[in-house]
Amino acid sequence: ITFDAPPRINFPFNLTLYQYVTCPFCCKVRAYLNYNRIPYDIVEVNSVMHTETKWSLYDRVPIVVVENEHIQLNDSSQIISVIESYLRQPTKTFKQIIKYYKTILEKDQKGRLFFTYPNKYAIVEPSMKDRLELSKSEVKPSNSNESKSFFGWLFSRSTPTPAIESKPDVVVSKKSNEENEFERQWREWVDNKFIHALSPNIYCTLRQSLDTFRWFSKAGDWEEIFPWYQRWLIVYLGAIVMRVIAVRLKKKYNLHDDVRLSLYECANEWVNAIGEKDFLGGSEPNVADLNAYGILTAIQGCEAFEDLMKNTKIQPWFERMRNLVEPHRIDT
Ligand code: GSH
Repeated sequence: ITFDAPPRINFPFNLTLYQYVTCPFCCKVRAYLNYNRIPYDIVEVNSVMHTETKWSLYDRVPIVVVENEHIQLNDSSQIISVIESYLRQPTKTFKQIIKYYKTILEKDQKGRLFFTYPNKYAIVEPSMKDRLELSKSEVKPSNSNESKSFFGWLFSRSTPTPAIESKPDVVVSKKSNEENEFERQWREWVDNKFIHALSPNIYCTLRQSLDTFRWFSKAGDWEEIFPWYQRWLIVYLGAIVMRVIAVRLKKKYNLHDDVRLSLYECANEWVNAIGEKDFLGGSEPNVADLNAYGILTAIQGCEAFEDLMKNTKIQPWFERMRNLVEPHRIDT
């Protein structure tokens, strides 16, 4: 069976993704963008020195910058929700859409800043008025200036707003409230449960942690990106830090002593949720499908991934997702 990819979208924005290539949150964003065939540039960030993101107050990755609009989007789920909202109602600009997404900046006891994004799972649906506007704009091309007054014409020439001048092909959401709620619940499950079963499985011992980082270095072409001393620092320090984090995660999320079992349990829960369908979203993937697929690509090439494919029934879904997502990487 072949599955059709969604239509190629004329996406009028330049995106830059700041990432660690193997970070599951970044993999999630890439899977989403690749599936939707949205082009983007990548800046690989040094995970120890953070040189490439020194300009940002938010000190994590992924960060996506919408270059033409000078907008910075943080947090993988927020990034995906904002872009998905745009795809569902391209009459709005990113500036209008991000008004719905609050950022709360707080200090912890030690005085360190931390960010929360209370609306990060919400996808802004087009209102009835927006839907009407969209259906009108389908009939009449948006870039015709004929009916505009002279000043309107002058204005639109001197300050072109890309979202209006060249709209993507209209993709109006046809999802019901129940579908949206279901998608949202599983996105939260991916972030709050599934993702935390991954790290302890690839950093089980210090030796394995080192092997994982050496594999990342090879798979991510770090030789091309970072000088040898930076690479050395990332691999050794990264391996130690992640080993420590893996121990903490195992405790915090109450994982089995054999952490593989927790990973298998998550995979089984996921496969059960899909049931007889091809994807969680039905006959085509929804955002939760893309998120679950994305985080799993972070451990591809590791032993844990092979074990997961062998010992659970997740592989057929994973292959279907791969066929849909991977051929569509667009290099800008
Ligand atoms: N909730 C955030 C999201 O979904 O994007 C989590 C992002 C996150 O924790 N990223 C890690 C990070 O940047 C990398 S996997 N950690 C800080 C650091 O490496 O200094």
